[in-house]
Amino acid sequence: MTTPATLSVWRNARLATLAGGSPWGWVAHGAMLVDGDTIVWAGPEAQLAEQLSLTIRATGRAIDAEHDLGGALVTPGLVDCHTHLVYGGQRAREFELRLHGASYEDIARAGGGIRSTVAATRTASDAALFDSALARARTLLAQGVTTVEIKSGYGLSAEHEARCLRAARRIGQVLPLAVKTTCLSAHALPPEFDGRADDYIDAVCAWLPALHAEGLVDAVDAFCDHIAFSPAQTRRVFQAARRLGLPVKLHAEQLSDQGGAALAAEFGALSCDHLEHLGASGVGAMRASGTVAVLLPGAYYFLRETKLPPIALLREQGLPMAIATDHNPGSSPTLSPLLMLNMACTLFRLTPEEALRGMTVNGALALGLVDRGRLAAGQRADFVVWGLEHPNELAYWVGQQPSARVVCAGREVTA
Ligand code: DI6
Ligand code: FE
Repeated sequence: MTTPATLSVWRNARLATLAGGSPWGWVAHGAMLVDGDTIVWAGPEAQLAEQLSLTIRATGRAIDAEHDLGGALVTPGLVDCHTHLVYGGQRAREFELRLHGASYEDIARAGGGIRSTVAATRTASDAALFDSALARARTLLAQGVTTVEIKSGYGLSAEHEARCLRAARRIGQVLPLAVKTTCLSAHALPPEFDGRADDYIDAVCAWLPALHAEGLVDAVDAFCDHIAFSPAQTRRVFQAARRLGLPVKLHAEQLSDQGGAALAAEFGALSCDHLEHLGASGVGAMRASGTVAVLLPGAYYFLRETKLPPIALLREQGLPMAIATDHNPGSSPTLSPLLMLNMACTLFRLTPEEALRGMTVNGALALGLVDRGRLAAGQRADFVVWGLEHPNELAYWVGQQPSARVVCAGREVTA
């Protein structure tokens, strides 16, 4: 027997719907009607009675729950569209080395960096990998993240990439937040393939079908840069993804302009991420293919980069811009989505509204999802009730977490 879906009313709220053309999709005195996991109506409270009677007449159902939010702010649930949550160990020592003058590239070339996390990941047990990633996901969820993307990329062998992706999948089964998995096996060259990058790419292309057959892969990503993989190698990974009908994304133009964005756009990529060194032709190619520009201010900040992504051009060309934590132990060891909104504004000069759209509706687009990221009829009932007055505060407070009641697919998350 299936339990009937709950019909619930959430009223007396200030809604930043991000729907419609007005700033923030603002509804000063708002309400929402939620049927099971879906928003059936969101709008001015003055229209609630009429909407309720329409719904009750159409469905023959009664209201199961009414929540008076006392004038609190409600936004769509946050979508963190780029994370590397599954890994062993940490790299605080490398942070110290960088402060003493070593560059991220120097450390990577000397066998540290991603490779040191690969070693720690391979020796971690399944339980340890899962538990540490679960704790990180819980932290994000408690701060308003209702959908998270999790990449592999620290296993770098068929066996260890599968272990990481299984851990990621399980998080979506254990927690109420939605998880999208991305296979990033082309993240770095593992030591056993030293000097044989093309052979490693062959191996990645060969193991991808099995990972996909196990239901572990929602998208395929690669790191295209001078310390990682070339455009030609990236192309081969993308061709393998295409053969399986999987969408692609790319760590593109983070440390140098390799033409990665144009290559990804050729494959209709969902997103290109980082983009500090993106040029005008890359922007044009992304625009033509409808690729989302994912900006990662945490990595920019933590690596003390000085070259800014071409924000004005992205804005002028109307590309959707997303913001994510890029949580990883090497370049962005943060689990604070709101700090990323703040940094998107202070470092990248986004407006607070652009930043919030970047972690909701545009973050969803970067994952190929159009069913979430706004408060509107037909959207998944993923939303957050904040202890704040106005949505511009989400990007304003630095390093403080306002209270957040988190609702995933119509159900309030209990901590
Ligand atoms: N770019 C990054 O910033 C992360 N991966 C990537 O391709 C860093 C990953 C790490 O340093 O562990
Ligand atoms: Fe990343």
